Amino acid sequence: MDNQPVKIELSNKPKTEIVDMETKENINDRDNINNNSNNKRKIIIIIIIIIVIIIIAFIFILLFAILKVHKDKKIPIIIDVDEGGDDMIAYTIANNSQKYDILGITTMSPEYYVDKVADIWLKFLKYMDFDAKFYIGEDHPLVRQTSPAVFSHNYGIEFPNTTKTAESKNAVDFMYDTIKNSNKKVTLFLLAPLTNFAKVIQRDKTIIKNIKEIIIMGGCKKEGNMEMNPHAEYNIYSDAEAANIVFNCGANIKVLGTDVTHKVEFTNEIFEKYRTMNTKSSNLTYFAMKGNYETWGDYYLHDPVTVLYHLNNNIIKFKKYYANVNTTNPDVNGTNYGTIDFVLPINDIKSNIEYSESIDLEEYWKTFDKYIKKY
Ligand SMILES: [Ca+2]
Repeated sequence: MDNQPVKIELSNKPKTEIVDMETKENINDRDNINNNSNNKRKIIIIIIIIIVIIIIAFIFILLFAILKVHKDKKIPIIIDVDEGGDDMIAYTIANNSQKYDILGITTMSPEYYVDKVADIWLKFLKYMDFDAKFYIGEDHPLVRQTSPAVFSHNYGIEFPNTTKTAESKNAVDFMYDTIKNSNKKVTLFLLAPLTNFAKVIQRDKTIIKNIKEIIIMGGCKKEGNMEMNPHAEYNIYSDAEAANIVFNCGANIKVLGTDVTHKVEFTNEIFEKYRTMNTKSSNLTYFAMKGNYETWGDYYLHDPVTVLYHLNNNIIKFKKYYANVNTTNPDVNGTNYGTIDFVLPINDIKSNIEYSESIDLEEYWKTFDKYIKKY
């Protein structure tokens, strides 16, 4: 037997170094694993952030789309007013219904106090917290030199002062440009003498192709409200020439006159209901009725019937007529100026308006309450 000792070859490297190297490799491996794990975590976090951003963006786009559809569903309208408390109630009902995209409020007022009308409307809008643009228009009728207008600012409410001013654009220019450029047909509520819109028609009759409907408070068959001509109603009597231009413009026109507004009786029970209902709109209604009574001796609120009818078609029944407004002797009291001849459309006579023939008072009050209670 060869007794030579077994030769053990030892590595040149010291043992500790080998261990250190192994440890380093392990650490490197672990670091790599950790780094990989961290990278994966970062990627996951980035993916989650991207997904959250996409979800938020999607929600915003969806909300925007819903709001746009909601706005598109609204009916674009312009309301032409004077200083009456009933004009303000009509506006309030339109606003409270949330069914309209109110493009602007316009006014004309004869007797040269159009600025006063703008002032009281801006204060009213502030009192009600309504956000609307107000445009001042014509300050005298088309032809006549005098007018029956009386500024009766008895609202029973002290409207607050406001720094808000009327828009610089003239009401006629605003009406014309807005209707012409609207991508949806515009509905007009005309609650005052018809001078502003008559001026629009005089400028360009083709504008009516972009009008859906014109709803006018004015006129009467029998019972008017003018001392100078008991068969005439104020809005038509104030500018009969303008009324004829508007009636014959070819648009779809509904006219609601005093024959129906005088049927709306305000009993003590109704008066008390609005006194105690305790909404801003009911306060306005109560004080407008009270103001009317103290100034004119009646509670009539003429203008709200236009918006109420538009919100609930069951309130008014109409009949088609060819309506011609008498324009002779514009500045002579006691003549037929401002009286409407209603002719039934037969043979060659074509109707130019639909006139209010009857009113359903139960539907009227139901609809009135619905929108006055809201706010
Ligand atoms: Ca009015």
